[in-house]
Amino acid sequence: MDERLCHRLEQLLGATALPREAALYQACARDESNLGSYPPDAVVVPADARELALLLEFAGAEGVPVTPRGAGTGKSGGALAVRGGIVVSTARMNRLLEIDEADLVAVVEPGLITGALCEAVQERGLFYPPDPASLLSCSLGGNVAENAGGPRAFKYGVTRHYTLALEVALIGGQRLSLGRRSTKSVTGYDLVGLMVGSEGTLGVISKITLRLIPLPMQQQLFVAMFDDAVAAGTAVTRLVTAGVRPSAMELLDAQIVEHLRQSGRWSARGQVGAILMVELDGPEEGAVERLERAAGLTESAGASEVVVATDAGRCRALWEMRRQVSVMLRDACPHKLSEDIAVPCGALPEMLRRLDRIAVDHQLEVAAYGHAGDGNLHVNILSPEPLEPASRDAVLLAIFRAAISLGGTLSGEHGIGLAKRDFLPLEQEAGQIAVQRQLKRVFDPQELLNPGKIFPDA
Ligand code: 2HG
Ligand code: ZN
Repeated sequence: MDERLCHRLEQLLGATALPREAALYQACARDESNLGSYPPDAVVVPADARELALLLEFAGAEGVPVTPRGAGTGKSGGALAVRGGIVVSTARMNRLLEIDEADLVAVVEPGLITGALCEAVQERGLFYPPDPASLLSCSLGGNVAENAGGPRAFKYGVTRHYTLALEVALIGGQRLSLGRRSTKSVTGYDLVGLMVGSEGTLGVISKITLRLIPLPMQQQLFVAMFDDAVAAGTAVTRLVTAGVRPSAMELLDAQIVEHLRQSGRWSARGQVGAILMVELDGPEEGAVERLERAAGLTESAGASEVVVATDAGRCRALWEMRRQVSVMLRDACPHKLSEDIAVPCGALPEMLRRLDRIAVDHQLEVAAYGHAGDGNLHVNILSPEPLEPASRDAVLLAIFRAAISLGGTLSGEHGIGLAKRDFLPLEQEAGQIAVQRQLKRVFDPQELLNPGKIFPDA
């Protein structure tokens, strides 16, 4: 902590915005990327957009780096203060300002926990679909900054598809109000789209207007077993082309199921090569036929067994199990590397085949799970010890090259941040990176906001 800097900020913003607890500073030095600890010089927790803008004005005038932080659940190191300076936390800007049932919008502050919004709108018969696994602990501001997805992105789309308008503050203190409350708006450049997924490098979000949809009446879930992950991936492609549109299609490969079994979360007997969790939703009318058709198609697409979750409690337990996979793997393998590639849906079986080969070639345990309907896989290297940098880079390179050569991407939902910035040139050519660097300087000429992220060092 830089006491002098904190003192000056306290004079500007008051004591409540400058908590000094050691535990807070320790927490703000890390996120869930496992990329190490970067202690900030100051942690500022503004009460509102006015204080946030004052802070950014100060930072611009003094040339101090600022790293925005939501709930710290990010996986790519986006919230790490790699150049020191100020971490600005949105923890106190966490109000749910409005739910408008006629306009079908919610207006929130960025620190609101995603699950709290989901619950509040559900009580009114409305639905906010983006559902990252960390739903109960991540914040909406972080979701917007990373363009978060989740299982239901398959049917309903990602955070970008629900972000209608944003208020943001720029380094220097300028405040911008972007987008409209109407579902449609094509006036001028799509600056909302630019901000969503910009990983806190262009502006700091102070208010978010989100689109809501009516709550689907009925949800059903079944689990399909397969001989191996490639067979499950092939079934996903077949289901999609057959016109089945589940609300989620999650794949868990054999290693993941084995870890679930060992941790007491999966109790079904017998060897499992891979499972697909398929969730359907829609009107109550026709629900039985919908379920029968999807389960039947899944069987004819190669499932060895299909088990329907018959009641709401069982559905909840299965989703809870799925949401815990990341934490379970971290507990079992603290040195795991977890990746987030995505490929076009038709290429999913081939990507899974290539992962098998990469595991053999590099003699590593490679486990995959994730949002199979979207071709988005969380590829985990489960090594008992930290990998040597050369072996780590070699296996990551092989995974990224495979995904990119199949038309896919380095990141489907976790962002580039610090974790993958050195790999960016694999996916994007120099001209595209240069244009993005220029855009960054339009918003932040001194490169003070979340420096060291997305782009490799020049
Ligand atoms: C999930 O889908 C999350 O469970 C976390 O996106 C994935 O830790 C991970 O790699
Ligand atoms: Zn995920």
